[in-house]
Amino acid sequence: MSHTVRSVIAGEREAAAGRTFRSTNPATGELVAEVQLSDATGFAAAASTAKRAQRAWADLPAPARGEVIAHAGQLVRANAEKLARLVTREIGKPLKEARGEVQEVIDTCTFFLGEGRRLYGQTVPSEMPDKELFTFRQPVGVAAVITAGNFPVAVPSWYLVPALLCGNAVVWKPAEYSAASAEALYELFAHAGLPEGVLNLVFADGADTFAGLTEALGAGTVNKVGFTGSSEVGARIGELCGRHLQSPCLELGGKNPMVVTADADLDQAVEGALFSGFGTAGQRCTSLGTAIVHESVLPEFLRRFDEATRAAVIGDPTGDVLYGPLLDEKFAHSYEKTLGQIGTHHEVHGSTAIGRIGDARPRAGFTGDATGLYYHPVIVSGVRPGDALFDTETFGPIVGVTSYRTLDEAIELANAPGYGLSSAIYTTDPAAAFRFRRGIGAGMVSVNNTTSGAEAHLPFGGNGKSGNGSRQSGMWVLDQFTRWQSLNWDFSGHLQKAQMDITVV
Ligand code: UN1
Repeated sequence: MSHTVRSVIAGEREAAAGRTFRSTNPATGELVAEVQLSDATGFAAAASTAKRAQRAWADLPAPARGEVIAHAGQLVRANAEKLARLVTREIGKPLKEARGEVQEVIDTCTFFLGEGRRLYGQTVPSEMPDKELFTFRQPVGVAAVITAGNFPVAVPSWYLVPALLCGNAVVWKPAEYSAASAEALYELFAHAGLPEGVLNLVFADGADTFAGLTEALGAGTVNKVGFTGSSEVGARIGELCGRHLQSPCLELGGKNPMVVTADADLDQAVEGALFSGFGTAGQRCTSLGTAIVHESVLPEFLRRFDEATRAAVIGDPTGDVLYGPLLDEKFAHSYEKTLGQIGTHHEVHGSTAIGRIGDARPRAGFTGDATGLYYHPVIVSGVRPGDALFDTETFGPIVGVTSYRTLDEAIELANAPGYGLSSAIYTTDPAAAFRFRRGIGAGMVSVNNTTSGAEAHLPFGGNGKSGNGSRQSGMWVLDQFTRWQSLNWDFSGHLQKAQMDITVV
């Protein structure tokens, strides 16, 4: 059963503008939704609509906005299983993970409904008598939120919920291949009591989104851009925003390292590598890129990782599997190119075959439909800086492995690709853990846990090629969707001059 999804601007579904996109189930090829794409004008119109609606929304007291967020969270909870099943059907994420993802939306609402009763400013002492200073958080205005489809509901909620809570209006442009999931989340939010025009949903291709965004930034109808996606597109968005003196919130790719020290619990490290390397078919921005293993335990680590990977169940995402298909044809294509980067100086483990799992290359225990976008898991040992496989994000079920001698060398290898999103160290030595934490350039560090699986109320974000240092989640994201305003109130009855009227003792 499929249906047509369209952009929704001020509560109105947009009439067919032109091209359509077919969102299909990557496990079966079944059509999930026919997506009517808007053009650049549609995007810019949504931004103007949001701009008009924003002031009245911001005038509503923050606790009342918090109530709307609370209601959205309740609606998501009441529809959690349906939403999780839709996510699984549309992007092939295992149901267990999809349920976790929906839970992350609920957690985000839970956190921010309380923020509606805080959203604190400060009182600041003045250097002059009879004068009070204050700070207030002001909404930025309209946020354009552009999100990827690997987390079609959780990651968008990291933007939508705080942006709305802070009094902003939003234009949300989700990925086309997760359009039905996005529309379902939009509907739940729209029914939570948001006034018309405060949250708008726009489906558009990359070129039209860029053109619409350029127009809206020029017209001042977009005041903040939140983007989750590739480092390449993130850099283009950063340039565009820079021209309008804006700093976007960018959450980009990762090449996340995991260091395994000589004294680490190897079973625990392997369990972590399996989950973060192959969970979600390696398609999280926080997925494990390279395991950097002390040379003394490398053979044993590889042996156990190989064994665990071969035993993993892959296939039908509605069942109990480690991972299902890749997200969409586009991702399968680029992943095929990544597989071509395996060179003769590398050694392959974890699987009997490389490439797409199908009739020609069966896998023991495979539970899927062989026509789906399923790929064998691959472990590639011997990767080094200079190898494309070591240096760049792969977004697929492939994990690199390399070795090190000293902790300094491990940290250098971990930082070498120039990303800086997530990282992990498996060790029983607290000093090694602290040294790693200090030396690593990543925004997120785990000790004896994996690179993926961030919690909804800790700062999430990266540095270098992973982002511009902006952080999402928890109270830290408030700095993305508000700007500090200071208030300087003089009740002395005469002009007091800062710096000049104070007596220096
Ligand atoms: C992403 O892939 O864009 O930390 C985000 C995690 C998830 C979020 C990943 N909670 O793995």
